[in-house]
Amino acid sequence: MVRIGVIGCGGIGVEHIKRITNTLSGGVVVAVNDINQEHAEQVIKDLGLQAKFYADGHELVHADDVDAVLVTCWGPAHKEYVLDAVNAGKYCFCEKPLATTAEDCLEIVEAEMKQGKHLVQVGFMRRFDAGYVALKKAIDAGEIGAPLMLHAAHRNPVVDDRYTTDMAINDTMIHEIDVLHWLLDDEYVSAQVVYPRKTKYASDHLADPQIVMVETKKGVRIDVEIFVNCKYGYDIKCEVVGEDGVAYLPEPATVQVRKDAALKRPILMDWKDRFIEAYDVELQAFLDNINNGTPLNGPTSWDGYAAALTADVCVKAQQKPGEILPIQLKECPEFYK
Ligand code: NAD
Ligand code: ISE
Repeated sequence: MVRIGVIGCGGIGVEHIKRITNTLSGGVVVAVNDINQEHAEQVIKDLGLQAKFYADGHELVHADDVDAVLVTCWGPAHKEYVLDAVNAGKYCFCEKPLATTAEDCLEIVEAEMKQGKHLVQVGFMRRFDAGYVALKKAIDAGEIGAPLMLHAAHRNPVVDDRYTTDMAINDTMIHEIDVLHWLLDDEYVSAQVVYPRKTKYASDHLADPQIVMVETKKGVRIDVEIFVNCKYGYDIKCEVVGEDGVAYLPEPATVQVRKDAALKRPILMDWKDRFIEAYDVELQAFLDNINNGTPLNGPTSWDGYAAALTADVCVKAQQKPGEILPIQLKECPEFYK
């Protein structure tokens, strides 16, 4: 049984605590930290957890009865806790982003290599989504021949006023940044951003929608539409065009109804529902690997670095619309291959 300490019990922290407690096997939440003590204590009470509240997240990391740390606080605080856990030789599941800069991610990479063991899994859950896994299997099996182009869209129905233009990359498209190179078994080499006509629903300080175009080492051209005030639903699209055919990310299984001279299918509104199974599978894999003593098999610290560096370039490209900027990753160490 993996005894888990959770740092940050906001939206996704609570979702993960609930799944560890009610849905998954092999893990138990024994410790909780949040800068909002009152809220954290309420979460412990509401969910009936046998967990201790720690006012200091670092004390939680070092607690003797904590085997693994779940970092689900806001992004800028991820690095200090992940680094602390790794230096203490503890397993750590960190929600995206691993850290907010590529340099900070590299610090984690170096600390992990020093431990000589994979300790970190990053919460890029799409790699565990049945649809993406099936799509990758089809591509790897050569069903569509060599991939040439990829068209993707990441649409949220609405965002609040705190959402800024760079968040379209750092908070939203970061999922495509991670999953698409994994899907194609490729690396990014350049990025470019263009802005279509702005929707009237976006706040003054937000450019929405945006189109990010990236090119890979093998020459695949990828375009990702990010549209976070699309109104109608939470919609994730991915179409891979190959030499011999085209493969699509499956739509979520919702019921189709023929009625009143119309064909209807609901579209989900919330990311929590769209990827609910993927979140379960990624965390179950984390727990199983620790319990079985097998290596972690999810996105690594290196994947966190690659995503952060690519996101940095995309954010720079946002500031120079139309300009193509190079993406230059460091050489991947043997440890992560
Ligand atoms: P949130 O704002 O709902 O919750 C964040 C919580 O962290 C709050 O309770 C806050 O009080 C706490 N916190 C902030 N700074 C802290 C610190 N220094 N120490 C301890 N606690 C601190 O945010 P959220 O939506 O739950 O997002 C949390 C993280 O999860 C973000 O990094 C976000 O990008 C990521 N996330 C991932 C997905 C996904 O699909 N994988 C979805 C949503 C959020
Ligand atoms: C959120 O933080 C997530 O990670 C969701 O998966 C993503 O779809 C959404 O756009 C982000 O705001």
